[in-house]
Amino acid sequence: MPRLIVRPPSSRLADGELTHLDRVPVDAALARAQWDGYVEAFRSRGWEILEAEAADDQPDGVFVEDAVIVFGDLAVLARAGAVSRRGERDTIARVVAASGLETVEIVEPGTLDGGDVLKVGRTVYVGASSRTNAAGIAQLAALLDARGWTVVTRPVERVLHLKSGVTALPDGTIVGYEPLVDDREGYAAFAAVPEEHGTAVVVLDERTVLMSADAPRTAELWRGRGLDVVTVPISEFEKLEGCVTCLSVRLRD
Ligand code: CIR
Repeated sequence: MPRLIVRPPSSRLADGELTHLDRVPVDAALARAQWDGYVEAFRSRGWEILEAEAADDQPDGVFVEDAVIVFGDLAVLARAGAVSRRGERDTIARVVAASGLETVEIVEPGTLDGGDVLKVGRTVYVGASSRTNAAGIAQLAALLDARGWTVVTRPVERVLHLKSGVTALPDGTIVGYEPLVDDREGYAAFAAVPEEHGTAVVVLDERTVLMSADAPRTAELWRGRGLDVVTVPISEFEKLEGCVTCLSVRLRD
C-alpha cells in the first residue's frame, strides 16, 4: 500500500516565507479544510496516511515535501535553505524513522529543499535555486550515484523551487507553464500548460494525476491525453508559494 507523509497546517501559516509573491491574507480555517480535502484524495484511493506531529511554531511546516526526499527505501533528510525552516527537520525525522526507511542527512554547508528535487524514472533533476546550493546537490549526487540514480542539475531563477516550475506526467513528460520555466530546452519531452497553477501534478498511479482546482484548462488538457484528473482546491497554500506536490511526501511500493 502506498504511504503518504503529511503534517497539518500551522495556525501561523500566514507567516510563512515568501520569495516571489506579495503577502495576502490567509484564511486559516479554509486552509485546514483544504488540507483535509487534499489528504482525503489520497486516503480514499487506498493510501496510508503517516501524519507528522503538528508544529505550530513552524509556519511552513505543512510543506513537508521540502524536509525529506525518498528514493526507494532511502530517505534523505534535507537541510532547509531558509533558516526559518530548519526547525521542521526533527519532527519529520521522527515520522520517517517510524516508517522504517533508511535515513541519511544533508549536512552543513549543504542546503537542499525537497521542492527542488524532481524524479523521472532513474533521473533526478535538482534545481540550483535560492534554497538549494552546490554543496547540497553534491552531497545528494554522492548518495544517489552509488544507488543507480543519475543526478542532473537545473538552473532555477524564475520561481522558488524547481517543482514550482516543472513537474512530470506518469509517462515522464515534463510539464510547465513556460513563462516560469528556466532552461526549457534542457528537457527533451516537454508539454506547456496554459495556467500557472497547472504546473504541478502529483502522480497517483500510471493513469491518474492530482492537481490544483485552480487550473481547469490544464485539467482538460490531461483528460484529453487519456489521464484521469483529480482536482483539489489549495488556494490558501498557493498564497504561500505552495502547490500540490509540496503538501506531502509519497512513499510508493
Ligand atoms: C517557503 O517559501 O518555503 C514556503 N512558503 C513554500 C514552500 C513550498 N514548497 C515547495 O514548493 N516544495
